[in-house]
Amino acid sequence: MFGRVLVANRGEIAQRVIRTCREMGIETVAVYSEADADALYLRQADETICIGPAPSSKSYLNIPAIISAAEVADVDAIHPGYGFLSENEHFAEVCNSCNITFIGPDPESIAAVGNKSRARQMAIEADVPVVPGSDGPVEDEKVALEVAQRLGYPVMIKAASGGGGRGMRIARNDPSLVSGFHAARAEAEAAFGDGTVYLEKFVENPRHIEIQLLGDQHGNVIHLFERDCSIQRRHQKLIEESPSPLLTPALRKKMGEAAVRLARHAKYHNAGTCEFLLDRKGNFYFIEVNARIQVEHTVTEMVTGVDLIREQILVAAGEPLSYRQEDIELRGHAIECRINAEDPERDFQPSPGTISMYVPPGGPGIRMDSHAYSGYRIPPNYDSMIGKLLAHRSTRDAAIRSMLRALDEFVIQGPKTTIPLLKKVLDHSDFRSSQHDTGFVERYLNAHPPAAHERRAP
Ligand code: MV4
Repeated sequence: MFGRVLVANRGEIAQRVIRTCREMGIETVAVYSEADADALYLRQADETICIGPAPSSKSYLNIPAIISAAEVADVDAIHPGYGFLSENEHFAEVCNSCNITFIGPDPESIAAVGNKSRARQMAIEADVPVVPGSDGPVEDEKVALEVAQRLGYPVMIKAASGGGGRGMRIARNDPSLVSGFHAARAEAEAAFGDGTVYLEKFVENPRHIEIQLLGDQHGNVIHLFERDCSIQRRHQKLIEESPSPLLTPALRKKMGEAAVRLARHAKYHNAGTCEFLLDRKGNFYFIEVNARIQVEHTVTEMVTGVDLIREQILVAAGEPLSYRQEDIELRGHAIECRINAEDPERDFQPSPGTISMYVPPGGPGIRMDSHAYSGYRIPPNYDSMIGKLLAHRSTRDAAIRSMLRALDEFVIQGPKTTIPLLKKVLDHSDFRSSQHDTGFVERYLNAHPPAAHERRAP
């Protein structure tokens, strides 16, 4: 087992990884940018190393600085957390060539699933249902028009190197397909240096369901059931829950088995997630694989009791998974709310600055993963998530009630937060009855624009 692990991340996930390392008797090395010198996770690590100035490109994305820190601190492994370098195949490769274990999948797996068109191809090979679409990349507008003709409108143009909604266009007719094709290509080329696009039939108002996977280096792959992440805004998840209120036990089994087939076929190991769209009729379609631990992994931890970070570390060290599929059970219902320092009244613009008072909620079934504290100054350089609040109860209704109670208790003075919006969603009859879909938040916000008296002067 590893003696020392470097955590190449910041904020709540750095703290999360450090906590499990401590419980496993593994020493931790935290790295930080100049903007994070007063961060909480630095006090919980055994050693800290500054890796550069505030901009991520100069610190948390700075591969030479992170590798140098790892060499100086003499670590055995690096945990990349989520975001930053977590799905960077080049970084995983550099780690391996420096004899530092990258706690994640192989660089080859990261590359394979990072190309959404290739991942789609692998899903087809593994007999996992995909959205009807093009047979691989689409090279020119003539072929795009032919594929769209075959699929029928609406269709979606997607960047092979995209993800999280970037380089994506919906087309509802020939002219918008042609313009969308060129726009998506240009956007993808500029954003990812790869203008490859492919086509899929557009699934209207789906639910977003993802299956948590764990694989070890001995060929064992298990799933840890689903998360329903349909409450999002502009591809940023706001609320996640498990189990999905929409899945029957039979559908849950089918989706779990499909995700496992794909991971086995891809010889995938470590933690990963298989993302699916679920339509109104109960059809599910693979869309992409996330080759990292995700923000919302905590929801799965609560309903299964599995420490996913611990399993990541074990399998990276070559150990077998601690669980067989039949050991994994769903217990009760968990909901997560992302607490972001953003102003919902001002189009969710980031609201950094000092938190003058911070009193997190507690009580039965509540888990709060956050790096915030009274007096903490949120730097403006990174994403605005300041914590994740989870409620775990025996039923969905009880979890929602617990969550609302916890959100009421929560005191965060200083920055504006997403808490008022989260309460409105949790209180909404469409969410309560699980009638919502991935378009719910945007439709809700359009129907309930901030009232003039609520809006502060610009
Ligand atoms: C889709 C889709 C409908 N049809 N693909 C958005 C991000 C990326 N992960 C895939 N996405 C979508 N792909 C087809 N063929 C709708 C979305 C989508 C979406 C998916 C999940 C959660 C929220 C979403 C919001 C808008 C669009």
